[in-house]
Amino acid sequence: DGPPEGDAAVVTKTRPKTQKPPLYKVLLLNDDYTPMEFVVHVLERFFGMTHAQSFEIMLVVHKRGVAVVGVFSHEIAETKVAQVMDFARRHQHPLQCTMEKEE
Ligand code: TYC
Repeated sequence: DGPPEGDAAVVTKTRPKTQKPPLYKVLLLNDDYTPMEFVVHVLERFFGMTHAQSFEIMLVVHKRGVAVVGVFSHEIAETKVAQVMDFARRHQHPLQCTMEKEE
């Protein structure tokens, strides 16, 4: 007998778009009182930066007023902010850390 019956249809599957969870930027803010060495230590301790990276980012915050120090899921970002704020408060420094949803 002959070839198989029916259309030789090209099947195009459209898979539903994967929903990516939103990401959050963690920002460090400048102030006039927190010692530079303390900020460098914070960046090494909570953001896994090398001493050189930490020093570089600290200077960006010092000069420009603010810098993104990392991008994380909501839960991790919240934890980082809480850790920095708690550590600064315990050392009686006014250092401020916040988070902001990525566009
Ligand atoms: N401006 C501070 C000083 O001159 C240093 C500093 C840097 C503070 C970064 C906060 O997020 C900061 N001692």
